[in-house]
Amino acid sequence: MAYPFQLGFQDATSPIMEELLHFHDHTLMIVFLISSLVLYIISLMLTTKLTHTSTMDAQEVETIWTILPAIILILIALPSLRILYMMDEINSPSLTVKTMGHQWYWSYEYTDSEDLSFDSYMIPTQELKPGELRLLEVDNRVVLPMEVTIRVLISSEDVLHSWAVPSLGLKTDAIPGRLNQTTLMGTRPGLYYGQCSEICGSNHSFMPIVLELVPLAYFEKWSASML
Ligand SMILES: [Cu+2]
Repeated sequence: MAYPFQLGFQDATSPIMEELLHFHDHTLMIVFLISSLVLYIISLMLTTKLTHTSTMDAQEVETIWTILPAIILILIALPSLRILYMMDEINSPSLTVKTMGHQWYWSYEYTDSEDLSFDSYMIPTQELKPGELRLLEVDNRVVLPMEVTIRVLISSEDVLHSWAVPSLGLKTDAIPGRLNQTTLMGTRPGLYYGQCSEICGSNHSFMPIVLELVPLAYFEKWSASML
């Protein structure tokens, strides 16, 4: 989860989020290099009265400053498209969870089980136990097996919501009348926090998402105990 005054991303918990972090660092490095060059040129222009007459009209220079930015844009676009298609890939999921957005809570359905579904409400601040996180804790966590490909179907019963878990690189809109799907593959056990990411009404800030990623054997025990 995020910590106070955090500047960067949360640690990655899925291979997709690792790819996204790499892409972010790659792009930021390009931005950093361009900004330094521009800053250097500005400082040169401000501190000298010399003028290079050859740069006033030179076909070669114009060719370079047209082609170079084009190459840089391609260097950003190609890895970006690669990740975009990877995120879109649904590779034979072993489990499906349907999540519905409501004003203002989430409900979950494990469609592989006959009757495994529950609502997930935020725990109000006055009912928190010591050590629990304000505005992030829920009464029923989404327990999911780690190292298993999971399909998440996302929709809404009333208004637009968005199901988002930053450390898994997930953010999918919950739209009434439309079923969106995304895949999830956690690489380590733990609790992963998210929040609704679509301004959905007065209690928009109070419908968090808590994923509990556990080993498969524990998940089987949990799902049996829930039936
Ligand atoms: Cu919402």
